Amino acid sequence: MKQFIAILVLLSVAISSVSADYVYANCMMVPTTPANITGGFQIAYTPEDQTYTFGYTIYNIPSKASYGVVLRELGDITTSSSAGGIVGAMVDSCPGGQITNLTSDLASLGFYAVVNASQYIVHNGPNSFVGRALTILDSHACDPQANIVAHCVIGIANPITTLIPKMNTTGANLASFKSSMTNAAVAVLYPTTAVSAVPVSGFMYFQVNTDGITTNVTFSAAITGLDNTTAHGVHIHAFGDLMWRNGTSVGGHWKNAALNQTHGLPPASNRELGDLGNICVFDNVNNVAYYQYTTSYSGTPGSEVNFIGRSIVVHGIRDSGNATALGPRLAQGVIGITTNAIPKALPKDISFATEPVCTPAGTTTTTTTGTTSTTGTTGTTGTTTGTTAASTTTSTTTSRPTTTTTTGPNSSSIVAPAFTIVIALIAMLLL
Ligand SMILES: [Cu+2]
Repeated sequence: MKQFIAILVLLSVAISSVSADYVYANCMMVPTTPANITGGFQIAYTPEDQTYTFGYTIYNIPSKASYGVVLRELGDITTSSSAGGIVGAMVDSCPGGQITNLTSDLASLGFYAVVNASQYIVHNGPNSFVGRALTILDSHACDPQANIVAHCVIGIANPITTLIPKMNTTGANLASFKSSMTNAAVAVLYPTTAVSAVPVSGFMYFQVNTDGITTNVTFSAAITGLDNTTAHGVHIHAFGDLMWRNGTSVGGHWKNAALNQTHGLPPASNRELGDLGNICVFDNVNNVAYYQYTTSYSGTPGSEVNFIGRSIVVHGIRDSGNATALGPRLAQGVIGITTNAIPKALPKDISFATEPVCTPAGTTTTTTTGTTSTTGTTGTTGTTTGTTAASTTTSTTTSRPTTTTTTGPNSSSIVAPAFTIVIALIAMLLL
């Protein structure tokens, strides 16, 4: 305990000497093994001394010497191995992307690691950690045989969740990915704690093509657990912050405030950057909903046209273009960088409406019939939604799945108190 307090004192002195702009990011762990290691990291940049403070509360670290935390090349957590290698060259047999090592006696209390900025640990530029994965290993960070036991994608944090003491939350959050946009990204969507009879989860992939002036983005998503009797709004939200499991810490829609954008539906040009319309193509046999849409953003890639480190949210009701009725947030996920996104997302034989407006509000929703192919894989033959009247609707009554196996990031109701305790301790020490 003495050591713990001593480190907190040192940390408090270091942080209290800072008053300039901060970068604030976070990363909520998802376990990849039955050990169920959860919790999260908050990351703050101190420009005066170019250090990053990684504040963490991690649960269920087994009693073992050391659990390394490392930064990965990609922000793809679709599988336990899809985040790629550890960033950085080896120095003294240890990777440049090592952040810290956790030990079971300290990890569950809430703790801090202060990491010097390096060419591998930075918040902006082509090597930014925003949109990349942090992983926890079952051995120390320098053990080449270590396995990943939990992972998360570092997102741009919402200042309202800041628990690192002395954080300046009044300025803009400076976290950004890099000056040239990555050409592929993915968000793994986890259920929120918002009202939903069935947990909603899935994936959205992003394929980006840009000529430097216009950026074309194709969004492709496969979502399970959605009610197939309604369309479901889907948006890019401003923050990639999953700290609050009810879906509220991701903030509002991603938009360009300077352009005075207001909420709308594609393809309207006057809409927010994050307005993606609705998901409304259902494979009722396999209980999967699909979405695909290509849109264009004009502007300099890497400035406002950069969704890396932000989030995708799937809602419980149709987005009719009315900003006051968007419905509960059923699933959320941080957008991370990956490679070759499109082939993983959708069955080839599904077709989509040309625009994701789906059925306008007040008319009957159309659903799609799905058939299972002889190979047992998804073989949807559906046509889609949209402009047809109820009389042409092909509807199937299909039971929705009653269980899913997706495990989301740890509940903020557990994470927050531990951080709060640490802050309270610091406050007492400073008095
Ligand atoms: Cu939304």
